[in-house]
Amino acid sequence: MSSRTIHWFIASLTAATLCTPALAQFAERGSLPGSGAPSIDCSGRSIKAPRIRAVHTDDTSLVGGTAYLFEYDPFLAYQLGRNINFREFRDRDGVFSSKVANLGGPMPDGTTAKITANNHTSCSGCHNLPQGTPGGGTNFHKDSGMGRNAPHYFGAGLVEMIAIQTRAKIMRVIDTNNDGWVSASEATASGGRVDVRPAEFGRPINFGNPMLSNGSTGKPRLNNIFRVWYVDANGVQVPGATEVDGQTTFGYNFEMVVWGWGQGPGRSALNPTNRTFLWDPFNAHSGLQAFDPTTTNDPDGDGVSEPSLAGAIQFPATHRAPDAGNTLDAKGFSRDDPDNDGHMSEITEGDLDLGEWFMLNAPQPAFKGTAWEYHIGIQVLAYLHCTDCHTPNWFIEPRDSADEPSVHKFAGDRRLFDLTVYNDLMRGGLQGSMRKLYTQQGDRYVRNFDGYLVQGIFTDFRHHDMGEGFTEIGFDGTVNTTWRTPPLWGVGSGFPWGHDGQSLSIEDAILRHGGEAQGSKRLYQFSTPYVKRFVLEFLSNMVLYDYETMPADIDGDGQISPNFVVSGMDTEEERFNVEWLFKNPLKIQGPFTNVDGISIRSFAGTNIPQAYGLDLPYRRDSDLDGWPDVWDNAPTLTGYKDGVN
Ligand code: HEC
Ligand code: HEC
Ligand SMILES: [Ca+2]
Ligand SMILES: [Ca+2]
Ligand SMILES: [Ca+2]
Ligand SMILES: [Ca+2]
Repeated sequence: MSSRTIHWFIASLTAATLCTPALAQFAERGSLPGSGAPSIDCSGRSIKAPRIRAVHTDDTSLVGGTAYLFEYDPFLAYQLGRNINFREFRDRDGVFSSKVANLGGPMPDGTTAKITANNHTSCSGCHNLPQGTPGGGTNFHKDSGMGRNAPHYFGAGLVEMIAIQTRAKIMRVIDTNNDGWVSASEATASGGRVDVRPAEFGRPINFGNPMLSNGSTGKPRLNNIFRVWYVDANGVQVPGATEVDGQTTFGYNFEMVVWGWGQGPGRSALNPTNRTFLWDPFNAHSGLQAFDPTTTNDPDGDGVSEPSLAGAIQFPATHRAPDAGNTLDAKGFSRDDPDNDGHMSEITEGDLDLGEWFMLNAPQPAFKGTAWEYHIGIQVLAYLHCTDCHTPNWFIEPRDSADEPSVHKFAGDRRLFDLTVYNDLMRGGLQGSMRKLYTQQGDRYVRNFDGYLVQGIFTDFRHHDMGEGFTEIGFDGTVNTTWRTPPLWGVGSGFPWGHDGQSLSIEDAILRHGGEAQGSKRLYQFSTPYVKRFVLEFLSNMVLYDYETMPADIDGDGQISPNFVVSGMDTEEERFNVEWLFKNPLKIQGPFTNVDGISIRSFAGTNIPQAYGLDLPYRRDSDLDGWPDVWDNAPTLTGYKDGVN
């Protein structure tokens, strides 16, 4: 035990004696089976580490800050991000605002409420099928009386990277003078359409018309997946402007709002980045407001931020985290408390770094069939014109070199690793193998930023008019038939289907296709029973899976060990449990005799403080109030609200 660990233990023992009732409230399950504590879990899958606000840093030498974790212990950063995504936040964290399950947010009519807010303590309240993954499948009261179906966000990093890259590719064509925005004359010169080729052999996708509706003034007519804002002669956003008028606005800028089913023409969808899709639902569902200088770091005022620590640009033009940070503590956290519950900085910039890191690296869905079935399946979908919208593959370009002249640079595949999952015919099930996308340089993990072919995602990321079958009548009476082509990966585990979850079979979802998909739907309807069965089986084979229990080769020796030894303990079959890849791997408890006298293997951790870096200077929280010592104005006095109170 290092002296720092001892320090943490002493500190936590002191805290424990001072405030036992508070400790008993922990929703984490980090205690050891046999200890008599309520907070145990022999499976080891529960969140083990206490909630400590993460401290954002750019400086990798600040030990325990987020830049340090990305560089020196990136699998711990992944796990902490997973925990942010799946943690059940408690009253001591400031969960919910003054109300629970209140109506919030306006519909297009301006007065009708759009959602039931403050309705869940965790993302995993809705994204939990299978449990402990970013799955989906639940419905919640949003937009209409039918509600909205929660999609999974497996492969979220790939989706985000495609979106940011697609914007860059369009910009590279139309922003000819390379100043980061589209002037009226550049719009005119675009020739009236812009196409992006998704992958080498893919058909170019038409993303609409960049030209302004009245020539040198008006609005562009890009596909509804994009949201546009208007800028002055220097490319600076003009708040509230709704078109290029040649007086105050001289051009536009845009983002690809890749996430969300769709909100109707002119309203695009929900969120453009993963970081945004963290702080937004934290606020909406859990009443937790994030303070995020990363999002507002936009020195030239064009509405696009510098890249986050994980490398994603943000779009403050349209999406800003709810805690503006008007009053900063001397230690640098926000004291704004927008929801007036006394809890400050409920979600920190560092928490978002980690949560985004998990989403960036979240493994993608798998195909549970043979290579032959996959190959033929794509051909059948192409024959039925499904692939006109459900585009199978996208390519992520490698990172541009520094001398690439365009300001719209490609960032490369920013992930740390790829989990390749395939169907093992001998074993009869899915198994995986982890491929490193980094190079180890001493203690540092340096990402490669190579290219990557995203296979089997099946979306063109466009919004389409889908006709009557997919009509949504909003709470306020608005009518919407325009929806984003949902990625079909994972669709076989997607029960139920459609934006409203009203389709209880995949075939029903296909038969609801109309509008722009009418011809394709007809081809399906009139095909032979054999073809139909093949399509449905093909789609059913695109599945989600439980990341952490699936057998997987994670040490790169090409085999899945039946007795994978970590820290001297047999963890049974090798699987994708990132705790085994920490700088200080988790050591499990091992054989344990349960209440029935049966010996089982306990996966509870015996070295949680070391493994989870609880003694690192920027993570240490001596009084366990969620405020790390470096941010705690009373580091030995428990004060959940701001470190003191
Ligand atoms: C109350 C249920 C609920 C909770 C809690 C919830 N979500 Fe969602 N999520 C949804 C629904 C429903 C949608 C689709 C909304 C729409 O498009 O109208 C969605 C969409 C998403 C998407 C976009 C998926 C896609 O394919 O477009 C992401 C990413 C996501 N949620 C992440 C999160 C994260 C991260 C959290 C926690 C901070 C969270 N969600 C909390 C229900 C929920
Ligand atoms: C014109 C574009 C287009 C074509 C062509 C098209 N789709 Fe779709 N598809 C969509 C859109 C948009 C949705 C989302 C509709 C909604 O839920 O509101 C969708 C939804 C689906 C869903 C449900 C996905 C989910 O997660 O709930 C399935 C399954 C599906 N499509 C399969 C097919 C098949 C099979 C074909 C060919 C027979 C096809 N689609 C043709 C655009 C298209
Ligand atoms: Ca320009
Ligand atoms: Ca608050
Ligand atoms: Ca503290
Ligand atoms: Ca304190």
